[in-house]
Amino acid sequence: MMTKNQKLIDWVNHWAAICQPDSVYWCDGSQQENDRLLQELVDKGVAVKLNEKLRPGSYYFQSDPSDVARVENRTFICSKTKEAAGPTNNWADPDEMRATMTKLYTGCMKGRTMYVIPFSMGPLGSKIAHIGVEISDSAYVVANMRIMTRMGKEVLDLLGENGEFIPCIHSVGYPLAPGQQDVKWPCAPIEQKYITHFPDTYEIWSYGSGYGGNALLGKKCFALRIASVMARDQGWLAEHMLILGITNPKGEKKYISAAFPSACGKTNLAMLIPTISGWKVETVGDDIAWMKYGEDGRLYAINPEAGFFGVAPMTSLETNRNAMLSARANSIFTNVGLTPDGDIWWEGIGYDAPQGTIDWQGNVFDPKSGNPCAHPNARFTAPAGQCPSIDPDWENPAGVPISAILFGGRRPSTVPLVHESFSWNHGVFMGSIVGSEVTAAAIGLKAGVRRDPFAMLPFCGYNMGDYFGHWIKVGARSTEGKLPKIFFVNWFRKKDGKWLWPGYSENSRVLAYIFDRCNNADIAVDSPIGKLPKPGAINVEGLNVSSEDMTAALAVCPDEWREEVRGVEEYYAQFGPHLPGEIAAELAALKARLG
Ligand code: SAT
Ligand code: MN
Repeated sequence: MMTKNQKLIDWVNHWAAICQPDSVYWCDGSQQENDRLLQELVDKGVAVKLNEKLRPGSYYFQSDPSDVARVENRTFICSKTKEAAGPTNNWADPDEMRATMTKLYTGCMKGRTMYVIPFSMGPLGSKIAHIGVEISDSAYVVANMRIMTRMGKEVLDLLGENGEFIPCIHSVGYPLAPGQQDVKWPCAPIEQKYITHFPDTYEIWSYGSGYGGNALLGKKCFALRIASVMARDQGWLAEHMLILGITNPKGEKKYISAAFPSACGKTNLAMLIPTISGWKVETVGDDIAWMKYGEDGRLYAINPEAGFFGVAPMTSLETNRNAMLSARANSIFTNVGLTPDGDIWWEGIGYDAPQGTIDWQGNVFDPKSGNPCAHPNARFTAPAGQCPSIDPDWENPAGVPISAILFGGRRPSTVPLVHESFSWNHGVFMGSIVGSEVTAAAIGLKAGVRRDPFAMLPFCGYNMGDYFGHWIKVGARSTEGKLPKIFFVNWFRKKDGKWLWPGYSENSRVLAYIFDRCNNADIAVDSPIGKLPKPGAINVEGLNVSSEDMTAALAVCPDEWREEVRGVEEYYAQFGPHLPGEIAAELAALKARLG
């Protein structure tokens, strides 16, 4: 044992007695430990060591076909009351859930090792960071947590004898009888999977899945669902946001954070390579931001993670060079293709699959079969420090000062390329109406805007209406001018079925406009929905976008916005008395401005 923290020791002993592993192992986070654990997985036929020349220090895994993504319908917020979890979460009674899961946990690690994984979310010792300890029976989880967090002995040292930690319990839910042969990817059937959060006691219990956010409990479970509750209780913000640094041609630098629903290119934006000369973008984080006030009244953000858990398919040197280079070594690849020379391959990687490539299910890939080689949610786990665009201050314990907050979604109509809020509260309103438009055909749902407030729909650990109220309260603690400006962006507007804006790296042009607005440049003009760029304020030099298309991309059509207001009213109804008065007032003011 490497700790004198009695609370931690008691907690580990308590769970060891319930889960009954063959042994308990405390992870030190060292390279030797990592190499040994992964070699054991290779020896068992669970992992493939990739070609050391092509992909040094990297490993390949295939999951069970039933365990390929986060399971939102098996994710629970077990607050005392259903109302505290709110209308957007799955709620279950905490006592009943504890009873159900304790039964499942009893003996669940038989034939396995229980790993104790101490980790810090955020730079070690940062005032914005927090410590967790995950217990898991998966060595794959250990190896991933080592990339995604600061993990091991230093964290125990920091914890000391009396330090506090967030307890995170994880089991794949596949005990082994004596002599029973293990499977390649142990997990439990879907109806036995539980990703459970106890917000009143800041605890995470996860059972039955080994994949991604279901199992790497530092990420969505801790850094968003439990941290959002801690942030509410302690007066800070835990957000589903990337953080980037942007430097203008004069060498002036600002930091921007941004929240988008999935499939809006968040990782691409975080690692963007600008197309306008003299500008530079650097990456602090691609998924999560924790923000607290500094003594100067500004919000400072850290990326609580230490790695990227990125979607592999469609990532290439063309679409996201910095992500590709981040995963050039010391990375883990899950559910992608495996080439005969021991490298990885996926759809959209930028070249054809070599003959004899194995698909994510272990079959020889046949491009003509119509079956994908990589699962659509195949992932790379890569150390953030390997990202060529990583920001020099990405591990600064003080965080980086945020000048602007962006919200966005996929909105083929209605929402202009960029608009700016009139005030903090108006910006909070903008965050609350984030969503992406879906077509009926796509997922068999009613066509329309799927609201995903603050891109936090699956990640807010309490009542979403109260969460809006928390944002209002946080803003009230500082003053406009010190607070970040808030913008709403939409790269996805269409006319006659075609995109009006090229997106990707060209989004740097919008970032540059936002940067100048943060210096209060006189380049914006009021509209009913917020401040819009004056004509010509966005640099389109060298871009093949007609001035009609640019006008259309920035247009505000009152009829479309009246329709939007109706949609928002309908959406808000579910929050009842939990919808803050300030937010209702912003909606009423918008309605009035639209006439
Ligand atoms: O699997 S994760 O939750 O880590 C990633 C995601 O679903 O966004
Ligand atoms: Mn995410």
